[in-house]
Amino acid sequence: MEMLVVRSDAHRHHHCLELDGGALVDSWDTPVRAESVDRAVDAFGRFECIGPDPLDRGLIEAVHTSDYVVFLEEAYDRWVGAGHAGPCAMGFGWPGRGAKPRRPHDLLGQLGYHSFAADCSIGPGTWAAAVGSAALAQTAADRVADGVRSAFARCRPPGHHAMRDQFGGYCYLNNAAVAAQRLRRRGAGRVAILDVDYHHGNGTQDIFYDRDDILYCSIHCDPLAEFPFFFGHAEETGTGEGTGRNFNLPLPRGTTTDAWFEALEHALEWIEPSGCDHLVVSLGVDTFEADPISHFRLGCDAFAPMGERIAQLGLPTVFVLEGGYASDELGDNVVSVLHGFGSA
Ligand code: Q9C
Ligand code: ZN
Repeated sequence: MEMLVVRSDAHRHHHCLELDGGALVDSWDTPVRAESVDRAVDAFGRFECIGPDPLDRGLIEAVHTSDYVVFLEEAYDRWVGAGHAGPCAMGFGWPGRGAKPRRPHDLLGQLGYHSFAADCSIGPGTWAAAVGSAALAQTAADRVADGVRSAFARCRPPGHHAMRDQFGGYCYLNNAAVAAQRLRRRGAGRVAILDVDYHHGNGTQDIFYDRDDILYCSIHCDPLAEFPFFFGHAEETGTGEGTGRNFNLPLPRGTTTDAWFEALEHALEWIEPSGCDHLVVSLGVDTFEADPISHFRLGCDAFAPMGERIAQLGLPTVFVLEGGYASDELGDNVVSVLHGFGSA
C-alpha cells in the first residue's frame, strides 16, 4: 500500500465567515476543499481509505489548555444564547502590546482572548468539525505507530495556525501537534514536524517552542509580507530545552519552484542529524502558483518531487492537510505529493 488515507465527513457543517478586505465573506476554507481532495484520492484509486477512531480528549488537552478547549466547545451556544446579530461567533478586541491579559469572563472578551485574527469565526458546525479533524490526525498517527510507513489525515479545518490557547488562520485545534504528541505517546523518541504550507505555522511553533522532543521546521512566505505577520522569522529558534529545535525558512513573495526546493534541502539537512525517528508533514499546497490567496509560484509538477524528496528522509511519516485554496487543483496537488512519497 502506497499510503493510508484517513477521512470523514465531520467537516461538512463547518463553513464560517472571515473578515477579508474589510468585508465579512464566506471563509476561503470551504467544504469544497475537502471534497476536492476526496475526489482526487478516489480517482487515483491506489490509496487505502479508512475512517477515524474517536478522539482522545486528553490528547488535545496535552497541546491546548483545557480552558481553551471548553471555550471552543461552548462558544457558539453562548453566542446564540446572548442573541448577537451575526451568524458566527467572532471577536473584535485583542490585547494591545504590553498587556498582561487576564482572561475576561465576557464572551466577546474571551473571543478576543482566545483568537489572534479576524479571518476566523465559530459557527454551529465548527466544534464538531475541529474535533473530527483532530481525530483524523490522531488516527493517522496511531496507524503509523502500529507500523504503517505513512498515513495522510485529510484534515479540515486545518490546524497549524492554532496556538496553545488561540484560534486563527482557519485553525482551531492543531492537528499536526495532535499527531506529533500521539506519536510520542505511542513510543516515538523524537518527532520532526516539517511544515510546507505557504504560511508559517505559528501555532505549531508556539506549542513546541520550549520542547526538545518535538522539533518544528517551516518553509513559508516572509511574515513581514504575509499572514500570520508576527511569527515565522529566522531568528525564532526555540527557547529553554527547545533552544535550537525550531527552524524557520522564510522566503519572499514570488518564490519559484527552484528557490523553494533549495530551501527544502536546508530543511532536510537540518532534520536529518536531529535524531528524529518519526516525521509529521504539515501539508499545505497553497504554494501553488494559482492559489487565490497566496503568492508563491510552484507549478503542478512541483508536488510529486516534493513528496519524493521528503521520502528520502526514510522516516515513518504522518501527513496532515493544512492549506490550499485553488479548489480545482487542490486534490490533484495533494495526491501528487502523497504518490511521490509513496512511490519513492
Ligand atoms: N481574510 C492556512 O493556510 N487569511 N490558513 C487571511 C484575509 C489568512 C491560511 C485572508 C490565511 C490563513 C491553513
Ligand atoms: Zn496556508
